[in-house]
Amino acid sequence: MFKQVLAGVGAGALLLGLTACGGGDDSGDGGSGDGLVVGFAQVGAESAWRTANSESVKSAAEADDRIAELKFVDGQQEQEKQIEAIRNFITQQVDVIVLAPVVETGWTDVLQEAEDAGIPVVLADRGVEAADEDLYVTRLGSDFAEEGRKAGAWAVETFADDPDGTRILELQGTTGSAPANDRKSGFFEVLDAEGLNYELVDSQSGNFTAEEGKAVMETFITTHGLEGIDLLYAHNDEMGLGAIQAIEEAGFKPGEDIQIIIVDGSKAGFQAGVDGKLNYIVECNPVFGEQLMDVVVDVANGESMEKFTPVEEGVFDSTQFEAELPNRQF
Ligand code: GYE
Repeated sequence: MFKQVLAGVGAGALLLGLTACGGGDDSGDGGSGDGLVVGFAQVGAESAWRTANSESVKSAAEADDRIAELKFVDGQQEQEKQIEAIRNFITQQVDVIVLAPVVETGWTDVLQEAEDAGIPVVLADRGVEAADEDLYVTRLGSDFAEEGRKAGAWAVETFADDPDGTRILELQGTTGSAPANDRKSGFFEVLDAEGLNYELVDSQSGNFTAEEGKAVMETFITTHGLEGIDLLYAHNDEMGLGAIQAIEEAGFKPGEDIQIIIVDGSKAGFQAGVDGKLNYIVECNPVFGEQLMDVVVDVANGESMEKFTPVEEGVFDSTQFEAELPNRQF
């Protein structure tokens, strides 16, 4: 009965957190009572991946008796908003802060403030620069460099015998974000190590959104044309799907006239694959809410942990798109 009441409070506070954007007046009594008060500074709502991730964390917190309340703040892809949220969590004396940092740098001061207040920080999804490693307990998320390497391995396999060299366009994620930095470095690391003869014709950020991905692809097409371009590497589904629209509007066939790799693997991404509009999907798994709650509880109990806990993920080529589509959770 008591737990049910707590769960109800948690859900209400969650709505408050959304509208009040971290300035909610429902201050948690962190540290006392049954169950933990957790503050989650999320990146935003830029992609299907992100929506599924928020949903997974919220529902896991609600279902978990060990969690009294989740204070959820959508940072709208702005670091300043996330920093403000963390400062509010500190004022509210939450038990654990969970941060999905939009970019890698610029966190030292606020993470230090959390440490000074004695509140442990867990990174979910994205990472921060190595210099700040001592200011968080652990990161639960994907190995983005490995995702880039998987994309690179397929590119090498697909284009190794191309006598003229492979001409590549790249749509990068949010500038300065861990997945943009690492998906890029992992990809080119493999191309270089395997000695693929390639040219990076252009590479710009599409900020992980469909709109910006489409706009950048339009500029690519205007600037370089599409004839003679072999491959588009998009760091997420939304940018790839936006680019597909731009390619079609320019009168070309995505997946045929230009091969396309995306990272994430949403339903919409797989559907585009089934429709023959893209060629390779590197999976990035957002559904780690339950795992995150375990980490949060362990951290609150002061247990020692690994600095990084990877989420399991796979890869899919065109022979697998149709069979995998019904399995997708987001
Ligand atoms: O790939 C992208 C989202 O940080 C792994 O962020 C995440 C990325 C994901 O916007 O779709």
